[in-house]
Amino acid sequence: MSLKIYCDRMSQPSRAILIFSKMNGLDFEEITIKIFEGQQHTPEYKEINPMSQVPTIVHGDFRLFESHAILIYLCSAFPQVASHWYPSDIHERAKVHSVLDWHHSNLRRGSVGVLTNLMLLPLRGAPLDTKATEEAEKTLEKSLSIIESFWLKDGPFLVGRSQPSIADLCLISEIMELQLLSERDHERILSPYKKVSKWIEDTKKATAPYFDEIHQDLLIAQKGFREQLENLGKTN
Ligand SMILES: N[C@@H](CCC(=O)N[C@@H](CS)C(=O)NCC(=O)O)C(=O)O
Repeated sequence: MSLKIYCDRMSQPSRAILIFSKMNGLDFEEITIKIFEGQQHTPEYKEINPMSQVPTIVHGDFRLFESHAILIYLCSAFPQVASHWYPSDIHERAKVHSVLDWHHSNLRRGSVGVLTNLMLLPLRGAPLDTKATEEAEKTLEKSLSIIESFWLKDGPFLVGRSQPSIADLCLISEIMELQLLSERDHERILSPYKKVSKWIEDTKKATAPYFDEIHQDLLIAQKGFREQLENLGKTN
């Protein structure tokens, strides 16, 4: 059965799925849907994912969107997936689900809010919305602080695991998106969280060489975004 992954390497959940699939030697076709060019809104793609978002997978006749659900499905559908990605023990598995659920209503909410207010809207010429920016930063900083003091308290990876699970990939891909902020904002927001930095480095090593390969487009784009943000700062 063929596996197709519709994704954009600029999208955090897409990167989590690509790194996972490469790490586990899945045979798949990567189909790029460029979200900054609006390709998610074409009628052809809407047939595949009515939500018009990436990522989506098509496995044989089966279509699925939502990255957490996709990762859980891939762990269940492909026997070669190493067990640490999605533990079989029900309590260990439930803890992975717990951090995944927490991710969407906390870290992702804060991170997307900060990127929207400090990067996307300024680049579109919108005036800074101080209240929205402060709220997003508060959510993001609270989330980073909870990862540092709670989710990473029992081991090098989330929920006390000694090897990464699908949750580590999802949360770290989210945090990596913050590379698109100006260097000053990135440093200001991330530098207090030493355990978070070490966890990212450990995950990078555990998923080499795919982590760097899949993040390459983001880091290339970072240069352009940061230059534009710097020029805005000079003219404002
Ligand atoms: N909860 C979804 C989030 C999907 C999502 O927000 N995808 C973004 C890219 S990261 C997207 O497709 N944005 C384009 C749009 O909404 O038009 C998941 O985890 O898969």
